[in-house]
Amino acid sequence: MWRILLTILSALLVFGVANQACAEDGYQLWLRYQPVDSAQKMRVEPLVTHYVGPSGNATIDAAMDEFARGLKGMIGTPPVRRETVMGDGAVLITTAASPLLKGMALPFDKLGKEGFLIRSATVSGHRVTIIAGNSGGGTLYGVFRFLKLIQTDQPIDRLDILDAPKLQVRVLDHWDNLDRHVERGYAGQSLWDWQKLPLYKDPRYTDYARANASIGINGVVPNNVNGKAEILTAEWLEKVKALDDLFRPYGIKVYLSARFSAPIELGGLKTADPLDPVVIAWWKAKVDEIYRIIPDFGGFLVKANSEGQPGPADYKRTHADGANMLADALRPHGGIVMWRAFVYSAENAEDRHKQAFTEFQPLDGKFRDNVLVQVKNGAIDFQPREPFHPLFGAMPRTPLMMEFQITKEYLGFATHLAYLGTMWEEALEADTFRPAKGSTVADVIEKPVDAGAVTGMAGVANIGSDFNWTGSQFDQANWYAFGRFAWDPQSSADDVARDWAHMTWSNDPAVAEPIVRMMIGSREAVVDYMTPLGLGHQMATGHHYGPGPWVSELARPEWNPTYYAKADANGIGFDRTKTGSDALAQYAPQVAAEWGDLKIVPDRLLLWFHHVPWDYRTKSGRTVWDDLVTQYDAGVDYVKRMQAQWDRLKGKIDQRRWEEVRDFLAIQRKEATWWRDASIAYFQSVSKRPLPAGHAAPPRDLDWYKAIRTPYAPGRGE
Ligand code: GCW
Repeated sequence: MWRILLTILSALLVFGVANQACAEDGYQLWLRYQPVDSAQKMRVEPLVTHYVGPSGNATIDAAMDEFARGLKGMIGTPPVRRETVMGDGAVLITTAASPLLKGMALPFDKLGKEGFLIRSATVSGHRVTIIAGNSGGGTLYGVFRFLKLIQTDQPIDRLDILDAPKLQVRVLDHWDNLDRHVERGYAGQSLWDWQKLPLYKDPRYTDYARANASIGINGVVPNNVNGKAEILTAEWLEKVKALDDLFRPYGIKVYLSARFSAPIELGGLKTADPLDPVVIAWWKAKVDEIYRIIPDFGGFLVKANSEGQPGPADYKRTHADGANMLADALRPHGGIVMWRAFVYSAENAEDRHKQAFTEFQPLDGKFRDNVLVQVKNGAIDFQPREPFHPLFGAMPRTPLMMEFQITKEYLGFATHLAYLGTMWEEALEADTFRPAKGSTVADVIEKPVDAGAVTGMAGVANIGSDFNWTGSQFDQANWYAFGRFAWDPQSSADDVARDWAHMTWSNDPAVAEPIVRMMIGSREAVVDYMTPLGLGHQMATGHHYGPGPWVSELARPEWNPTYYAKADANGIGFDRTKTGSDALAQYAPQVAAEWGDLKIVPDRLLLWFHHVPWDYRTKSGRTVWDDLVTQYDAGVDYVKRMQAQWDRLKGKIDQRRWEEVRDFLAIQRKEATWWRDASIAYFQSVSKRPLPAGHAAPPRDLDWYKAIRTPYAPGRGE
């Protein structure tokens, strides 16, 4: 009897301890590899008894390690092992070159360098699964896909999957400074512990590479575009090389942000003029040195003549002159330049919305073919909502790559739940009408401008040293979604959210579906409580934390929220039609006609393009004033509903992550309310209108909101 009791007791103890060991904190991201349910286990076990793969390829080794790790977590014992012989249930993790696949006529010609196929097949009389690409990198992506199928409860018995990325360069831009401060970073310090590199290599670097590879990211820029030149010195290049060595097996290349004035700062030259032969020679020697240290170096990312950064305009040269000089130095090694189009100038009184287009569009066709011009999704700056950037479609002879901001500088930092997949989908599926109807932004970036031209997408990373990587559980979804959209810009935000929710939270639809629904409306809610009806840039100064719609005293007009809302006693909104700045003229005539016409412009872009009287009726039938107030409240209400929904998930999700999200939602509600109250208090002081019935007055007066200071908000720029 005692014996039985003791056994039960110790079983309980073991179970309890094990349970605690499993307490989740988010570190595993979407690669949790939790035990699958018994039905899935029964389906998988006979089909995955062991794996077979070639030796001597670091990427295939990484793929096999991941395979073993995934199966161990999901299926448990007996462990799935590597074997040298085939048999029923073998998974072949291999490449097109494998003799095992000889004579099978598999469609490797459709896969490109990084694609893969997964196929259920009979080989030498055995029922096997083939996972293979033309390169190890493709195979690695295939393994991650196969693991995802198991993880998300999909059948794996009759597989015939072919997939390949639609863009070539899928890169994370880290705005990490060398002292580990991350500009616009809300997840702790930089992941890169430069001080300890190259000798100490934090195991997190490998986990970071695994996570990236799992979603197809194949490039990393570890340093900030507002950068110091030191990263290009031999000492720092050794540190970069250490990272590169760890990333290589995961198919990831390292690129560096290059400060345009480096020849002066590091080389002691008097000039950084891109046409000066001494400068050209300096960069050539520097690039040769980089490739001696890092033979598979990817190239440079450059922010030039923007927000105080040096650039070719300092010498009266164009962006093309600057980019081409670097491109020429990189070309012999196969490197590329990602040259940012995020420029606006202090001296320029032109609508900021127009400046990048004005500067870049005339340079179409003037860039070398190893230059990509990197364009933000909108013309201002990563606002919660912006119309697509008019450069997309307007430079048909220049490869343009998309730049999204994953880190939520303008969308509530890491605490607000805002799934960005819907925002990116909206930008990518926008019709540019260039050259003709049906040419979306996604089409523009996917279609190489000529045979062999480069394509790409960049995401400003939201990753830091926090245990959960991104500062919150739900911001992991944005890292995940970025990878998925970079792989396939035609992805559906809904599908991506669902995959993520299943892998990150639970396969139980009673958990996953409510989470997906919360995510899908979450970005719109942020738009509603921060910048409804097409308002832009209403954030407080510098750190961009919280509302500052009244700010009007900053040195440069386009730094002030009042510049964007242009609210006065008569009305609100920025006139970008012919009667105003005519920024609309930078779009194709069909787009300009739609957005320029008050009768058809969607309410969501109304104040972006039009200045309207407070009594103007939106499509809702309300006056613009009443509608504005209604939208602020709708945003706050959405957050309240997310809270209620999350409460209903209690007990269905591991406690620690559940509590963290609950608390973050409470922060979001508080701050959404702050946004709503402060914005209404300010705009009411201008519009002098009563609040519509059923909408409460802000509890404090405007001065109270204006007096709020948060000088230590994280992520400030330098
Ligand atoms: O959004 C703005 C940020 C700056 C950033 C800049 C850019 C890296 O406020 O911090 O600088 O954009 O994209 O260059």
